[in-house]
Amino acid sequence: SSSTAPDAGIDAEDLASFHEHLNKSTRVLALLGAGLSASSGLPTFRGAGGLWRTHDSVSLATPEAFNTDSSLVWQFYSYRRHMALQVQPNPAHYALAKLARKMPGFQALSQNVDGLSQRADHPPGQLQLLHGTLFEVRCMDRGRCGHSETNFVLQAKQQSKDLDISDVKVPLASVKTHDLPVCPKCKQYLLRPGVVWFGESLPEQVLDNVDKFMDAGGVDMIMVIGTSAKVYPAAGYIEDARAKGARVCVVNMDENDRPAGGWKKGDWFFKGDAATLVPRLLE
Ligand code: BV8
Repeated sequence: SSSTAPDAGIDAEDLASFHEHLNKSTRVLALLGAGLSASSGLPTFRGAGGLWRTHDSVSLATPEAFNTDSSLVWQFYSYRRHMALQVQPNPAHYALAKLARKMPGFQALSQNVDGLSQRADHPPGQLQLLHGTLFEVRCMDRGRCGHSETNFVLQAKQQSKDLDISDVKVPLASVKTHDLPVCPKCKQYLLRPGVVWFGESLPEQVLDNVDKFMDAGGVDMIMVIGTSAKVYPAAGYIEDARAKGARVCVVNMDENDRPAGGWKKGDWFFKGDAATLVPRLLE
């Protein structure tokens, strides 16, 4: 009989064993990283995408960078906000949202701040934003003021829409600090992007939600999609899930990007573009 043509990147046997396990699963996690949004057109952190002008994105995603040069950091985030609103969720974002609607025991743990899962109508109760989102902005004075707002329109003044200021050849207008967004509530401190910077702790509520999920029983599977799994505590959830009985399914372009803690019998690795593979895996 004519066998179905094997999918690019998907071994038929692996696909069958994955589907068999998924169909028996009731409690599933997915750790999502920048690779999930790569096909939508957003650069990833590592590799070529990791550079913004001459800066390593990681070095800009810190409180120190913001205190040293709020203008540069706001221009970095303003550009990323602008970019994220220019692109669309891809089929993988939609497939994960569909899985959430079908499986109440599914939780997506997203490291991404691009808002694409939200725009794919992923049920908010099943989407844990581990590192916040570009579209929340909040007062620098978290203690006394604590103002926070959802905001899609704020632009760091300097940038005209068509300037690709990620290109180091494009001169970066110098934006004076007094041109940066000030908290509308206390009117004393700058607003900052509502993301978790390196050295900052993850949102209490989100940590609590994940702990509650883990404490509620075993975990049948964790999918690790488009992430280099190097940033903690996010990456730590992979081993936590394993400890609760989960099998691990990695979806990544790069076969070298496997979670720390090694490879276990029964794990799956599907090499390729998340936007193509994830819908096939979750169909
Ligand atoms: C914390 C939001 C402590 C901002 C991000 C020294 C000082 C302080 C802390 C530390 C330190 N040393 C270590 C730490 C801990 C640190 C950490 O883990 N550092 C790493 C670098 C070692 N962690 C922290 O600081 C965390 N906080 O520890 O606080 C604390 C505790 C209590 C009280 C006070 C403090 C906070 C970390 C959060 C940082 N914020 N993002 C922003 O976005 O600007 S992290 C950011 O980078 C992302 O959110 C993500 O988490 C990470 C990037 O990783 P990925 O998403 O995996 O993306 P990447 O580019 O790396 O990989 C893409 C992958 O996709 C690749 O594997 C590629 O092959 C694959 N791919 C590409 N295309 C595709 C694809 N796959 C499929 N399809 C494709 N098409």
